Amino acid sequence: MKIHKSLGEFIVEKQSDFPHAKGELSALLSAIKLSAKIVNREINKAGLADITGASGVENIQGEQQQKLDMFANEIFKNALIARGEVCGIASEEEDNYVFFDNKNSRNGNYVVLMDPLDGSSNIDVNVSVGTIFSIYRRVSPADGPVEIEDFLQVGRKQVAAGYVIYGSSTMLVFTTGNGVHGFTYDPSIGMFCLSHESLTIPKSGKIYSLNEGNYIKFPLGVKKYLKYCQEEDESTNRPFTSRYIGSLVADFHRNLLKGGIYIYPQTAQAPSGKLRLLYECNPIAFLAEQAGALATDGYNPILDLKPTELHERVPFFTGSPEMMETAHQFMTDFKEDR
Ligand code: P6P
Repeated sequence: MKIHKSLGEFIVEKQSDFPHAKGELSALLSAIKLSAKIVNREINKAGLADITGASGVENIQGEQQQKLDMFANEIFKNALIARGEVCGIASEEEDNYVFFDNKNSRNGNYVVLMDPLDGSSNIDVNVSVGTIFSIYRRVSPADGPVEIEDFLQVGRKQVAAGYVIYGSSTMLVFTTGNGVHGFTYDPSIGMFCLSHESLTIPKSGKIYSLNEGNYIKFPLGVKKYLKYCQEEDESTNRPFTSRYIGSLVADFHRNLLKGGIYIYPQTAQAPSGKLRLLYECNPIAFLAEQAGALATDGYNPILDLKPTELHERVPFFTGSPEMMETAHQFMTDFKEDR
């Protein structure tokens, strides 16, 4: 029987690869690992406990907070507070950033931005959901409070990023800038075990993921690309296949393994796009580029965008490089002044 390497063993072994590790990042990742196990346990029995459905509270996005959203937010926040490495967090579920103003954490070197439970409306119907996290070194003086600038850093400054996908199996997939590595949770031993080392996206693919219900209000370039995907052309392996789960982490993870493209452009309801730059697009874009994929707003690399506010939204395109290049060509050829 093959014994897989644990996440902890992997980090120790690759210590020299993790320029920021020095044990701090390793400890931070172990807080995320612990939180993921607890959230996984609650999700797996969600239908039995009174923990599914809406909480009756709206978040800053004006969206109904799900009970598990809030549960996951508290679990990750408390696990990170307990580690001295993190001086503050920003979260989809928090109106503003949170300064960990206690003796143990206030001088921590890192900040964490997260979507504690992305796609949470899918939980009630037993569809995969995910946690997305993004880690930066703080830029504010270590002897003072955490500042907004610590959270509004450009995506290329991330020191680590990853997601947990709570699916048919639970996986933690992360990068520290030295490739993308996937660990599958084995509940029988309570450990995340290395299952996908150095994940690399196929250069092309046949899967396109977007919510076609928004077609009428898509930018013309997206409409043209969508029709391109649906045309018959043997030489380019078309028509492609439409796969859309409605959970970014699940759609991204499948496309990462099989090749494909995910697009959430501007729509009528979301004129700037729906996905948030800081704690959805930036971490996924870091993973994407580390896995040989591309991630843009339709024109520019996501990781080069300068954030201006915590919950800002951007159009999001990510996937196999050859598919992204074709989509970009349509976006350029049919660019509209919006
Ligand atoms: P729509 C989930 O709410 C999310 O933020 C992503 O995980 C997902 O890809 C997208 O929104 C789904 O949005 O408008 O297609 O339901």
